[in-house]
Amino acid sequence: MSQIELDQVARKILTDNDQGGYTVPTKGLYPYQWNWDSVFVARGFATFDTDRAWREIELLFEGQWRDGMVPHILFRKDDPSYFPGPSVWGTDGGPIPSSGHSQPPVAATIVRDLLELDASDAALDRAKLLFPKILQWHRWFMAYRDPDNLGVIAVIHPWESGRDNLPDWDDALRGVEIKDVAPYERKDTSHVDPAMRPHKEDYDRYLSIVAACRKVGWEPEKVARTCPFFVADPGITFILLRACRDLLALADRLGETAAQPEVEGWISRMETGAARLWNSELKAHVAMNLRTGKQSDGVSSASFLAPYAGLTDPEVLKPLREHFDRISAKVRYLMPSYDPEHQAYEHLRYWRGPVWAMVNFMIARGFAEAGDPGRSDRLRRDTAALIQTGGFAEYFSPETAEAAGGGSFSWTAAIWLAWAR
Ligand code: 9YW
Repeated sequence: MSQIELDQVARKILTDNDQGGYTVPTKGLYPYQWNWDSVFVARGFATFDTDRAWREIELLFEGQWRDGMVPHILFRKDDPSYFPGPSVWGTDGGPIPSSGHSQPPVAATIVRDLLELDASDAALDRAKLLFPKILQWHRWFMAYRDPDNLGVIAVIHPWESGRDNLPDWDDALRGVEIKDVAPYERKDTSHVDPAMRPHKEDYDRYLSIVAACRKVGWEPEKVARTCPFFVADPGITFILLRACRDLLALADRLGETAAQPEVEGWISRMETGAARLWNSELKAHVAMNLRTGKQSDGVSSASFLAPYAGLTDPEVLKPLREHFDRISAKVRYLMPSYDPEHQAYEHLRYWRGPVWAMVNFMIARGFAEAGDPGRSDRLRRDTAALIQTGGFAEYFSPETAEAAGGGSFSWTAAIWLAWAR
């Protein structure tokens, strides 16, 4: 397909998946509004419909909880094709039925992008209305996902990281006792090949964590102290650190200077804290189980987000480039979600190896900003080649470009339009 045809298909995916102001990731498999999907989708819409781009983010924030959290899924209408739906979560923290935890906070970064693309008065007004909501969301992360001021951000569920069955979670997940899980029927494996999805034991534990948090009424202090899973994630830490820098720039732009000292405080807390995630043997940032202090032992695609977070010390950048080059000698398409030389790597199983377009978008941005246009462009070219070969799939094999997971996928289409093309 030519570039123009791919552009047309990408736009059509976004408009077809549009439910009237919010966009589902793909029909069938994911029939609701997902948090970071929507924000990337907004970046895609911004290439041809600015109003629709803002609307996507505004609708996401309609679901913000009273405590500031912005949920990972908004269940605007019940849909039996997805499990677990609202009745399993049992939340009542916000105005729209939702899941009980969040997802990587990319909103500040993309709102800043939207203003770069269109700084009309109308756009500034919309950004001004979103600003305090994003600020409150970041404050929630700092309070309840870093309750001990370590400067690293934890996830209370693999789903909160957005990288569900990443090998980094395996050890902590094994420590989660399977209990309080009523008999259930998965729906994901009826939409896509089970070999590309998490295992049943993973799902049992995912639901056990949900049950444990539900027991404490999803109260954020209690969740932070009692959740059986509490793991610092380099992905969410780097994305939030980057988002805080963008929020600071937005504050400047929008005249919200009163918020700046607080945001600056978060930035320096995470800049210092990130060192805790540095695995000195591996020479990369990894996850750390905050209940046990144990670090994970593999390089993941999130390790490459350090420059995106503004961490560009030579001691970080040099080994990162070496990992980049080592991995590019092992697989044809970058960036696999997990190190292809690690024993847990599987090229087609979801977050244990496949390439995700929006992760490449973020990594490439960081490398370009750190003065490495070569590696940045390599990521863009690989992403484009994967889409040209496999279509707008959810994720791809880094070895064969095989399209995997759901098809007609919104964020893949959005990333094509915004960057990869
Ligand atoms: C789930 C929608 C979501 C993404 C996540 C991805 C997957 C499945 O799909 O989660 O059931 O929540 O891991 O990052 O937002 O595309």
